[in-house]
Amino acid sequence: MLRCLSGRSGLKNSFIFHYDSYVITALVPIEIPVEGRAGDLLMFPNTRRIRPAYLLNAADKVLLDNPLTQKLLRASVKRRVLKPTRIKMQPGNLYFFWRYRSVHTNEPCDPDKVRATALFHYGNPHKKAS
Ligand SMILES: O=C(O)CCC(=O)C(=O)O
Ligand SMILES: [Fe+2]
Repeated sequence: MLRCLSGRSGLKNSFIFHYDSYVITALVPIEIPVEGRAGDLLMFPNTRRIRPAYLLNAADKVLLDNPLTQKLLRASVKRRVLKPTRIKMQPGNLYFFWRYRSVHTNEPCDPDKVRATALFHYGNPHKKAS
């Protein structure tokens, strides 16, 4: 999957904290802005284990994917109450993440810049249920 962020829609699709449905993600930065805000990755490593049941996985999503939680997380990160790991991506590198297990997002980048990443996902533990 190629993920491309730019302009206003890029802003809208950034800073949304989530878990991926796939256990491992390989990320290849294609184009990362060199000036201004680069759209760094923010993550809280290993905030959950693999859930034995799809329902528990869904419960995590409900707790995380709502405006209140998102607002609290954004405010806490901005005020440095919470300090996620920040990854400044460089084209040419390959990054592997436990994205199922780690709350993560990308920061917005400046709207006049383009940020493109290729994402490869492996292993969906809840495949049978979905
Ligand atoms: O472009 C990125 O940095 C990855 C964003 C992400 O976490 C996702 O698409 O699941
Ligand atoms: Fe993700």
